[in-house]
Amino acid sequence: MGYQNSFKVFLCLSVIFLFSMKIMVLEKYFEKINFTAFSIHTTKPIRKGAHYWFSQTNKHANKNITLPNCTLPPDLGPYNIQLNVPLDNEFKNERMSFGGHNKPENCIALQKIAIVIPFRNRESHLKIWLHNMHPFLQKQQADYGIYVIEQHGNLPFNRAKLLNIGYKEALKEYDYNCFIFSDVDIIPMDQRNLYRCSTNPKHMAHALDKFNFRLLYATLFGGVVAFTKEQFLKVNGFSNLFWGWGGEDDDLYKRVITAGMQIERMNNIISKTKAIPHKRDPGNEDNPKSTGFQHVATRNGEPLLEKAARRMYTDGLNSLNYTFIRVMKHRLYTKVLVDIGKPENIEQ
Ligand code: UD2
Ligand code: MN
Repeated sequence: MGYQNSFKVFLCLSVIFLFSMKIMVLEKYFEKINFTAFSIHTTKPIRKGAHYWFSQTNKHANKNITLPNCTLPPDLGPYNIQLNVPLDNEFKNERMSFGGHNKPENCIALQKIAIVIPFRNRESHLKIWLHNMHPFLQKQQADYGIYVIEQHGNLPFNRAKLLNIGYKEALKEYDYNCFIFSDVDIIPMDQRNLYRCSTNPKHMAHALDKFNFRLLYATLFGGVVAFTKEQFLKVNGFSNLFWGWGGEDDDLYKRVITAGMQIERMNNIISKTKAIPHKRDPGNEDNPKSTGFQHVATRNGEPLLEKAARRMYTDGLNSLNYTFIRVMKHRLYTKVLVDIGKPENIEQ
């Protein structure tokens, strides 16, 4: 081969080499674009630090497929509650995010539901509740997170204030638009009892087994209630002033009516609910001066419940103060520990 020929071969090889390099570089470039697109559009950190789960858009990570809206499965019916949770067989779902958040894999749920539970020293009930409620909510195709709001210390319990705190803390993590405030000891007995919000605030614990599945009194509004974000803001949340057992649920009922809304309840068959039996907890004694179902807790001599309507716009979400202690992400729930202070009439 002469000098000229070897130069031609060298040129050809160089062109082929450069061409393949160019393809590699271009591939890398597109890979980068795809990766960037993925990280912008499909995963978005909610809160920095200890928060481990991410919101997703309705696009599949890399297929760009828009998911359909979720529909309910046709086989919803009576629910078999398990009261004895086997030690080695707690509910598991590998897809579920730490902190007790889950959303359907193949469809978009319209409601983003925060379930808020007031809590102190009820570990055994919480275990039962979680074991039964995760499969229940997943069957209903819910996009939901579980928030257990724990009151620190031994001072009188304040269920309503804890629930207000749960509303605020949950919103720091995700764009929730429906809030279900639930006692830790109440579990629905039928999957058709939809854990969803409605056009009016919903009472969901009106057909309890312990009361023979009958509504105890017409204005009962305790146990489990569901509010859209707008409905809850409209009533300024719960009162913060009910320390000890009773009255806070009746106060909330009055707020709903005063704000011009109605209470919704589904029919008694669908709404059949299990209330786990228990004794009254220490630190949750009756409100001062309450007699039976007449909770006449007072502040500076003024009966709270009687003045519920007058107080509602100054006592609630807009007057809430508490000290956040820490948030703990458990496998099946998020626990928020808070110091909520003490009733005004307790001196230290
Ligand atoms: C009724 C109501 C409840 C609430 C309460 C009066 C129903 C079905 N339930 O429940 O919603 O209005 O009367 O305040 O109408 N808790 C703890 N630790 C404590 C004390 C309470 O975790 O030391 C939480 C727990 O989630 C419990 C809830 O507060 O389920 C309500 O307290 P309860 O179960 O003692 O009251 P109960 O069953 O009379
Ligand atoms: Mn109870």
